[in-house]
Amino acid sequence: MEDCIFCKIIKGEIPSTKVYEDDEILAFNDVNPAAPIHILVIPKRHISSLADMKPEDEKLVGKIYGVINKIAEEKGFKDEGFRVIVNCGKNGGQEVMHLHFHILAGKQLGEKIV
Ligand code: DGP
Repeated sequence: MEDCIFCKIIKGEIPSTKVYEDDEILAFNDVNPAAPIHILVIPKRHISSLADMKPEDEKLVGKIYGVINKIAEEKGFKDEGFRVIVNCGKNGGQEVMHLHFHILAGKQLGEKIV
C-alpha cells in the first residue's frame, strides 16, 4: 500500500528498530512506547485490520503468535509475562490501518479492561 506507514517501514523507507524479521513477518519497537518493552508485530502482506482478515490469512496470524512467543523467549520476558493487544477499527482505537499486534512487557501492566 503506497501511503501505509507500516508498508513503508517494511520497505525500509521509514527507519525502525527491528526486533525480528522473516519472509512474512516483521517486528520492531513502537515509536511511542507505552511500557518498557513495546514491540509491534506485523504481517508483511498488507492486511488493513483484524476485521479485514481473509480465511487465507489465518495461518499467517497463527504464525504471528508463534513469533510473539519466540520474541518473548529471546528478549527474556516470557516467564514474567506480557500483554498482546490488537486494536481494531474506530471503536477499537486503531490508528494505523495495517494489522499489528502490540506486545507490552517489562513492568506490571495497568488496569485490565477485560
Ligand atoms: P494503533 O493505535 O493500535 O493503531 O497503534 C499504532 C502504533 O504504531 C502506535 O503505538 C504508534 C506506532 N507507530 C506509528 N507510527 C510509527 C512509526 O513510524 N514507527 C514506529 N516504530 N511506530 C509507529
